[in-house]
Amino acid sequence: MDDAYNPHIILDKWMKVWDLRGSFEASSLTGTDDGRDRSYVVSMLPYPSGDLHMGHAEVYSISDAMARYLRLRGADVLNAIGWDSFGLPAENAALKRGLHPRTWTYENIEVQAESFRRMGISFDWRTRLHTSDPEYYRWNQWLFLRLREHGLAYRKEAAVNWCSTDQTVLANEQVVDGKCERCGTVVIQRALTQWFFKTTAYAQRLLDDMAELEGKWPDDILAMQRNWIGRSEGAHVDFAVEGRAEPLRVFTTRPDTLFGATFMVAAVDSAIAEDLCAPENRESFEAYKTSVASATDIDRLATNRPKTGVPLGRYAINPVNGERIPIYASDYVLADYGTGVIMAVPAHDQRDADFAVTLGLPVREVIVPAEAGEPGVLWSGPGTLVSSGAYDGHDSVEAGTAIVAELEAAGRGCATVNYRLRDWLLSRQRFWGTPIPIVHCPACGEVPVPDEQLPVVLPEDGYELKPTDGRSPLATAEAWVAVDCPACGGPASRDTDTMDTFVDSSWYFLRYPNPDYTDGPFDPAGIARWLPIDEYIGGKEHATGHLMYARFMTKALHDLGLLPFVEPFTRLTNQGQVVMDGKAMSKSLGNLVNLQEQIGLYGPDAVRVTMVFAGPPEDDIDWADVSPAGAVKWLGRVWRLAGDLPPAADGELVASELRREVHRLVADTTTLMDAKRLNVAIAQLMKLTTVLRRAVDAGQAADPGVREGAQMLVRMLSCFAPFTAEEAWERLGKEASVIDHGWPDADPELVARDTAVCVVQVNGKLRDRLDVPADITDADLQALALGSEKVVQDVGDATVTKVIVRAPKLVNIVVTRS
Ligand code: ANZ
Ligand code: ZN
Repeated sequence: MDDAYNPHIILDKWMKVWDLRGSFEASSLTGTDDGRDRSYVVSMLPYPSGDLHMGHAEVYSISDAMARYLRLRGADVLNAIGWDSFGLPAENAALKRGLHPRTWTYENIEVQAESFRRMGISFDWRTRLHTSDPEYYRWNQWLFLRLREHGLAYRKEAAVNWCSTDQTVLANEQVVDGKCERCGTVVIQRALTQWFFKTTAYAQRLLDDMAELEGKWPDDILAMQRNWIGRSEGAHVDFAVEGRAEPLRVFTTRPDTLFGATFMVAAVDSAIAEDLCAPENRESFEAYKTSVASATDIDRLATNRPKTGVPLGRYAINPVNGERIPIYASDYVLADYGTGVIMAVPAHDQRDADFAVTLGLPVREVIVPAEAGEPGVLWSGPGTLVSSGAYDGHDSVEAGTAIVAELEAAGRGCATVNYRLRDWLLSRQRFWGTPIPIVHCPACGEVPVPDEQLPVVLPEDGYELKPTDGRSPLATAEAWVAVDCPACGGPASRDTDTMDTFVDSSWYFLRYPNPDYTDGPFDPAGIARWLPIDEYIGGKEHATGHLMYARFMTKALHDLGLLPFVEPFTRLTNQGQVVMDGKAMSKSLGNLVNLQEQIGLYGPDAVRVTMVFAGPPEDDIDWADVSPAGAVKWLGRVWRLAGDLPPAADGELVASELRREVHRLVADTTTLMDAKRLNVAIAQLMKLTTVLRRAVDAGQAADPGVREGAQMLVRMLSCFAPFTAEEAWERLGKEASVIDHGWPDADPELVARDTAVCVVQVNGKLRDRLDVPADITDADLQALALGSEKVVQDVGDATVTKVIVRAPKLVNIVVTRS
């Protein structure tokens, strides 16, 4: 046979074969169980900015290997694909190129779809959906209206993150280190009326339901979510305010420090500060407020930031000791956390301490640590109470509980739980998104667009795409904006915001089984058959964004009676990033590796193998350290091996050393695939290739054991290098397609190793007995014996002078003791 492996020649042929046979179609999208295990495998849906890139290649090489493996193991697999096709980059590209965002988006989708096919990704294309299709976003609008009916979508004025470059608001999740996640512009705060989903209503359930995910999601993602939700147990304490009927309520996690509260601080931008401010303090308050207006929440909470603030000219009374303490306004207190007001305990809280220093305020220590802390360092831990009236000498933890009980009895406070999680700000002042299905009527107020008028489609023309200072491009589409009020028929106007694209991606996986469904957002039969997702694969960067939104949406839909489960993703795998020379790939660094170029050079199989073989799925891949050329070599070896076997085997299969080795490698590979240790699994396949090659070179090409091994190798290879596997299968004289032949079963009798009991002596005395493989080598056995815990203990400091090994039965260690 021709000895040159060509990694390109085989592509079209096999794509046609798979298409014709419907090789990757799940048994039924919305029908009943066909008795096989079901496995719904989804990679986070791609965003169509240009062609697929190296990051896509990585995640789909990994997810496709998993999907193909499950399919070979006999599962009914749904490997779904769609596009997250709304969003800002399309608009920016459109502005730059003078194209419609739709044109740019749908062209890119076609390019990506073709690239997926050329990579041999085993999608069931019947799931294909695009979130920018009116048939899809209609259901965003429908879901929005259902959430609104249940009080889970609302509009309010809020200080929001604003990116002046992208001219839009951003969710907290999209602000990284105080900057816009997309363009790096420093984010400022602006007061705007915006739409929110009430994610906070689900804070506790988002936490509690993590119990279901424990051990199935990566621990660090769960930790990040836990942090993001930020549950704090503490208390509300009410302070009376002189000259004001309403008490001032604070949230504190340290009621035990109440006797040390020497002043109070209200968030400068809170309604309460506004309300408290005495007339003679108004001017300085307003001036201060203006001076700090642009700081983001992250800056505001930073401990290393100089503290500033102004007095509000008002005094409060500490409920436990009747002390009169001043009230300040500052930006280190956040308006929308807790109550927006704090009791400051400068002896035990660093930020309060810094503020006290700046403004020359008194500090009173009330907790003494059990052991003297570091001098000059503020003590923020537990201890014994002092200067705390009747609580002096009490343990701080117990005193905290007692103080809350005392306050509660007096009607001045209560234990409470606070969450860091904020409601999800979902409105965007951009064009390429789902229009919010609300009409604003001067007579009726906010009026929902009736279901039968959905979808509210984006205007075709008559608008200005370029955003202008907080005004949505949709607001310029005057003919589109003007509508009759659905309630009273009078003149009204459409809401001109669009939805965050994370709304689109919070539920798309529910629609995959039946993307053409028209009676609701998703087909209940498809849900029953496939959901929740068995294997979800995507990047870590979605830990507190997309993954949180999808979990929230699932719970909300469950509560609306639309879903029978509360968690969307049973198992989660995070893939790492593809980097170059240790740095993230980017145009500006000039270190972008072009995927198509790599595929052009090495073929899709080699690129896929390289992606998976580079390391554990969750690790980053440094493309500078790997070489698809190595993968091409290995694939060529497999291909040649297949061609080097004679058309028929000679004789019957019998137990042989070779077959033992082959079956053990198959068993190991299976275990590794089950544990998702895909890179190590590939290493076993490489070993198997070497074992078989050696046998062929030793003249055993006609041995039926070699043929069996080669077939097993090629069947397993189809998970990672599907084109080469099909081609090799054909060279083995088999009929297409290799993927119909399933995953090989290792014969347990061949895998089992005979074992022996090895006696380990030290200076002739029995110290340990080891169960070892009967065929263990002297060297391995010596290492095992010297590593035995009992031996190590017995030998101690003594010097080993000699080791006598009689594998597999005896090891005698000779030592001299000093
Ligand atoms: C008194 C005190 C004494 C506090 C002490 C801490 C230590 P976590 O754990 O993050 O929930 N706080 C409350 N509301 C705030 C707001 N809107 N902006 C900034 N800080 C706020 O933090 C709760 C603690 O953060 C609360 O407990 C409060 O300060 C402060 F030795 O009250 B503490
Ligand atoms: Zn009306």
